[in-house]
Amino acid sequence: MQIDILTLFPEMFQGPFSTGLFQRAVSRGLVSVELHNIREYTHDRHRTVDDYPYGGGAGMILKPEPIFEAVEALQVDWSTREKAETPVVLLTPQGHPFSQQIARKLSEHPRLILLCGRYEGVDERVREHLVTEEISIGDYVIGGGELAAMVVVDAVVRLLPGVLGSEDSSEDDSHTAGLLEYPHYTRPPVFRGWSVPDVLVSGDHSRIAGWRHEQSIIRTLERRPDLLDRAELCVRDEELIERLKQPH
Ligand code: JCZ
Repeated sequence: MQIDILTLFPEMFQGPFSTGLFQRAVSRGLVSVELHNIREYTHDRHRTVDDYPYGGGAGMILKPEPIFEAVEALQVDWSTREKAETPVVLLTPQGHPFSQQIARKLSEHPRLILLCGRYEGVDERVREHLVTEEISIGDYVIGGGELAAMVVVDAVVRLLPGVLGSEDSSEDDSHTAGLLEYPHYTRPPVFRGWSVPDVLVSGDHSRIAGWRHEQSIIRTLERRPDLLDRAELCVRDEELIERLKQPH
């Protein structure tokens, strides 16, 4: 997968993109990320990327010309089909809430273009005539689209074939199964008087699997009951949930 990121602050990406799983994916040729500074696509002496909002108000707005030119420069050798099928994603608090499902959809494309805004936001004509989808990483405001783009790239790259070893496949991750993860323990068996649950050291793998599944359901019911509506549950799970909902 080829990911192109348009930003005024390419240096912000150095940390996350030069560590761990991500670097390994890059060095294996599974993903290639290119950063493009929107300022490089200005033509005036002051390399102006922003301007005052029509109608007045606080803050500055990113001008449309450098953003259109940056995207068009990327697409210069692309076929009509590649242009039509490549998502141009704007990171914004007004976007669709980002989810594992959206990450999976994006991971199926051979190319992605991510656009990071700054200041008060981007000229509406960028949204209307260049951007194909708007994504929000959550209902809070951050200083720009860069951190949001890093979150999206991380979630997408993990899903590319060959990025995760079979050891930690993304298949039984929380949010893939639709339930929260069960509690995890490692050594020592007793830490400051707090023991690991007996079942986990019993060696009985079917009892362990049953306990973990039940813990996932208990946790999801307590913390994220909204997720249960969309989770894949069997009749026994439904019965457990009904019992847990009764006051005891
Ligand atoms: C540009 N402020 C772009 C995205 N989910 C989320 N929260 N905040 C943002 C975001 C904030 C921004 C800009 C200026 C995205």
